[in-house]
Amino acid sequence: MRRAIFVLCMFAVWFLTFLAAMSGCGNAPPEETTMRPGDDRSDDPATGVSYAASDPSPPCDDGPPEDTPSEDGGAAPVPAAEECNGVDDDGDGQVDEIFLCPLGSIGNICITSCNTAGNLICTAPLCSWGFCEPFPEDCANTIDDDCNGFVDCADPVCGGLPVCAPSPPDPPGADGTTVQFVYTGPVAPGTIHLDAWWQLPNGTSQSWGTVAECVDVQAGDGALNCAFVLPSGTSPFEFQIVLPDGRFWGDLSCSPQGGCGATVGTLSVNGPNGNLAVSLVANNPNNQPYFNGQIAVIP
Ligand SMILES: [Ca+2]
Ligand SMILES: [Ca+2]
Ligand SMILES: [Ca+2]
Ligand SMILES: [Ca+2]
Repeated sequence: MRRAIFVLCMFAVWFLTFLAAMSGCGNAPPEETTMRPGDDRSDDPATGVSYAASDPSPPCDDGPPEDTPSEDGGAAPVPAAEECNGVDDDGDGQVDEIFLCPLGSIGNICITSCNTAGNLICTAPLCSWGFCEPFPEDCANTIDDDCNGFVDCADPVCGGLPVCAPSPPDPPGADGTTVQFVYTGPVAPGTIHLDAWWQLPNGTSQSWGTVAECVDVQAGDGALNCAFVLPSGTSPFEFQIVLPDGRFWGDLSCSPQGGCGATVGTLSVNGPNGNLAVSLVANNPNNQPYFNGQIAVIP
């Protein structure tokens, strides 16, 4: 009987010890209340109990975890939201990392608001490809490249460039508009020639005389077919078709030389876009119905 009581007591002691161990509490050895040199401990001023700094099991605390304290004891600051601004707002070491493209970067070719070509530009507030920036003005392509309403040399950005320097006036016959004279008239021996005077676009005049560039390639056939070049804008061009026997196309008199109310022979004058209008202007020093032909403006 004494043996059974002893065994029962030992079991009771073991069981209580087991319960204490399962709870994690109450099995700590008695703690010191003061620190000795070399101890890595701190005191709880409220209880007077000291705890080892490295103790993995400080006094039980069933309360909720607290915020990580900041150095000054307040709550840690919440990182700022990342914005499209070229700055690392949230402090993660990356700039504008949540957006599609780096602010201000250049993207693909696109069509601008004025239908010219440009580049997409990454723009705020969402760092997206939202704007098509025109190419710079090309001063010699007849297009308003930069969409400012001015084309080529009319655009102030082209000022002073050699391509926009005013060109010197064309010398007579150097280049310009090809004008073709086709005349058919009375057959007469000899050659037919074209006499004329004209005023160039720069205001200088070519005095009356035979137009050397307009030669009669087949004398005696009663026809003159020649083409030569005049500066565009020449105004006026006044002329006469002179026949080998001294008669001339603009003589409307009823003398033996004239056409008696009509020109002597027929004439057509053609420019690059078709027939050019020819008017008759008075040339009658002796009060005779003599006329010259006139083209108002060379196109
Ligand atoms: Ca940012
Ligand atoms: Ca960032
Ligand atoms: Ca242009
Ligand atoms: Ca422009």
